[in-house]
Amino acid sequence: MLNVVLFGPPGAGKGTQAKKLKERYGLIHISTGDLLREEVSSRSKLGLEAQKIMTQGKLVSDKIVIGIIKSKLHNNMSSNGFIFDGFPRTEAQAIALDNLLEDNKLAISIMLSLEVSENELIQRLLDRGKNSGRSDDQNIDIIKSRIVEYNIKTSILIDYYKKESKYKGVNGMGDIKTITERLFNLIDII
Ligand code: B4P
Repeated sequence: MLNVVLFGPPGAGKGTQAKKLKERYGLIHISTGDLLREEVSSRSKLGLEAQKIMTQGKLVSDKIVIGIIKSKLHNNMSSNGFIFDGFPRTEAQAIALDNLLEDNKLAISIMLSLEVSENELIQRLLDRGKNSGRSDDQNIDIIKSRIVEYNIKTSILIDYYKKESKYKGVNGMGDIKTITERLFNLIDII
């Protein structure tokens, strides 16, 4: 099984590239951002709770996110593998993911970290905000708050995966196709 963590700050291209990896390797794409937005749209109790946090550009609680991941994993255990997009985002989430996989005699194969300058991140998100209807992409203060959350709570996971010898940094600047090729090249040599 190929289990990929696609990592990077908001706007780095995780969701964009996850679709390409899913297609090429036949993986199940798990985006916690998409799953949370589905909960918000359905106006579930969990969704209403998550919405308050997401519109401030903060991270939703580990308990909620880990609960969502658990059921997604259990339902797809016979697949070719998973792409984790936007998850894990904290050390507690990374440990929970390792434990969940270990319980099924599985492990993360590689962590691909997209590296993009802050100016480019802000520009991409503001551009998406013009059409996506995502309120967290339409306000520069919320975008900056998401980047701060990433710098404080999430970027530390680079060291977590370095210690496990799974981290690979990838230049996330340039056109989408070129970046996809960089990712394929790293996965193909595992
Ligand atoms: P996410 O949905 O994960 O959103 P994101 O970080 O903005 O990345 P996304 O994958 O959507 O964007 P991409 O870079 O592909 O999270 C949203 C919120 O949900 C979080 O702020 C948080 O509140 C909550 N959340 C999610 N997961 C959580 C977790 N595990 N724990 C706690 N809270 C969680 O693309 C951005 C734009 O750039 C697109 O328009 C794309 O077309 C464009 N783009 C991509 N690559 C490009 C390129 N090479 N050149 C030009 N444009 C490019």
